[in-house]
Amino acid sequence: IIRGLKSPPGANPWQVSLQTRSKGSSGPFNHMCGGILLESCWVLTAAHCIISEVEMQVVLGGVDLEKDEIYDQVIPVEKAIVHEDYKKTLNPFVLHNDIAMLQLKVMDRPYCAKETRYVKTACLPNQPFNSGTECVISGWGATEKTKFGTNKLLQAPVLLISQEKCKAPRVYGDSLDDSMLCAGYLRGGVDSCQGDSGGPLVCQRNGTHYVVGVVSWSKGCGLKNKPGVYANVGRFVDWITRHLLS
Ligand code: 4AZ
Repeated sequence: IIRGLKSPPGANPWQVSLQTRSKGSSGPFNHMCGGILLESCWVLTAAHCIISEVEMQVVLGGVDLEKDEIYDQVIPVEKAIVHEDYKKTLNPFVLHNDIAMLQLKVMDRPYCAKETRYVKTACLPNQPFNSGTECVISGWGATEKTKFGTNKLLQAPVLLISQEKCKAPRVYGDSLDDSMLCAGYLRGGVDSCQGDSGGPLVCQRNGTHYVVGVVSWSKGCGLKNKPGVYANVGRFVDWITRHLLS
């Protein structure tokens, strides 16, 4: 997160650290992406975070990746479901339908993650949010100071940007499709960045937190007229629900 603030324990309780190690290795897992807890056994993330031939686990409840914290829950990933229409183009770099779901391993039947003060689910949006709404991004990704990310979870406020503004030629033009949504500031500054991918863009309404976006891509991080692009969760609610129910 560029120009973020430290997230206190419990402030972003749906935030997941998605961690990988090569198959068959007994070494440590490394943070690779964010994710969002939707249900005890289901996490939403970005399709571009899923790579084959690796073991995956999620860590929930923690804010410091370096320390074992009392409220950490570490859960292996049972399987990943990547959206059928996920597509990556280079030149320009664009990710279409960049969304995936992780099914977690059942730990203490019927639970995977257990709800606590530090671990909670986020809701799927049931109606759109207006552009200009202030929402929150969070993650352990690159910052203005550290290209390799941070051990401490950061968060930052961002504004939802209309498709009209974000499809302007000086912004993303026709690269932007309706599987995507922009948030941040056209003047630059606050943004998500590498290592935040897959993590939450969450907006609040009447005290309920809705996952409106999944960190996906942008041109650089925090650049003028190049705001963060997020998978537009509202467009995937049916797809997500289908997998949650099956
Ligand atoms: C990256 O380089 C990256 N603003 C990921 C997400 C974002 C920017 C860059 C979102 O992997």
